[in-house]
Amino acid sequence: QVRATGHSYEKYNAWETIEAWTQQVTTENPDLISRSAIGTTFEGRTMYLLKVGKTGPNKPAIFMDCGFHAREWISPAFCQWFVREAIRTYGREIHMTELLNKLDFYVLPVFNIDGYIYTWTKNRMWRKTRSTQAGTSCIGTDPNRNFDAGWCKVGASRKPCDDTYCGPAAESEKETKALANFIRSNLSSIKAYLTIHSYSQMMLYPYSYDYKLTENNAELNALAKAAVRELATLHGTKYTYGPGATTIYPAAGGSDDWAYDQGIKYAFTFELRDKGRYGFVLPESQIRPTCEETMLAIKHVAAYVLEH
Ligand code: ING
Ligand code: ZN
Repeated sequence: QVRATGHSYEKYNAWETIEAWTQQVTTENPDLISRSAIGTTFEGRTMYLLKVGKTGPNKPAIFMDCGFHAREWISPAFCQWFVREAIRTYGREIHMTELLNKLDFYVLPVFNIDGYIYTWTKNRMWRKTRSTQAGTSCIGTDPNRNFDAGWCKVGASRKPCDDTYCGPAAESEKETKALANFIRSNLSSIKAYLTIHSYSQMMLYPYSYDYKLTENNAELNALAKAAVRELATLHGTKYTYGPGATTIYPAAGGSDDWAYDQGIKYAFTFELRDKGRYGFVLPESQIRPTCEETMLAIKHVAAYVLEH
């Protein structure tokens, strides 16, 4: 089951394969992609970030991450697919060409690398990071409960053994800190924050840590509605959408809520396929249709952000 090498966009790739891919895709597309590192994980691995777009001064940007939760394998597959579609269609398809000429996408292919590797080697259903701490033998913090947005107030656990453990403090995880630091340092350019999870086919926006609505709730609702309508045109896949707290469940410490409160007015969490038949163990045969339909929603959001 585990392939040591050989990258494929229609298979789930091991971390070392994804890591090598970030290098190769950058080298082969120097006019469109550059690679940097935003930090290292608890176990010391490099968190690579790809900047995708035609080089130019003062471009607005969209930040997108995948692989927050280790077992949600379709998520990293989507980030890889997105990068491939960007390089494949740039200069050949007007919409993508326009997008990449006018804005940059920061793509973090796998946020929780240590956890992702653990799902390949030890426990397919692992969710959290792999950090240890004094006083408990339980491992890992839920990275989507670890951001400084109503931290640990609701829908999160203070018990280190739980799957939704919020951590000993907000931004206690090296991965959380690295992402938060990058976004704080690039707030002037980042217009949208997109985070890709699975499963349940939803497009969520703030807030999840509270039942309050954002100042631009009507706009986010309309944008989500249009994006999921677009997504459904390909295979008829139905998404629900709305504020996280009422659409999925109240949960504090999420990255989209945090990004929104930093001033990024377009912040969305995508929950990709399916609705539970396969759940986190989505068959590889669904990578292509899932990624193709998700591209439509992401491109819709990007085009909207560009003109607003
Ligand atoms: N769902 C998200 C989770 O972290 C979420 C839902 C989104 C919570 C935004 C908080 C903020 O629980 C999955 N599948 O991980
Ligand atoms: Zn998730």
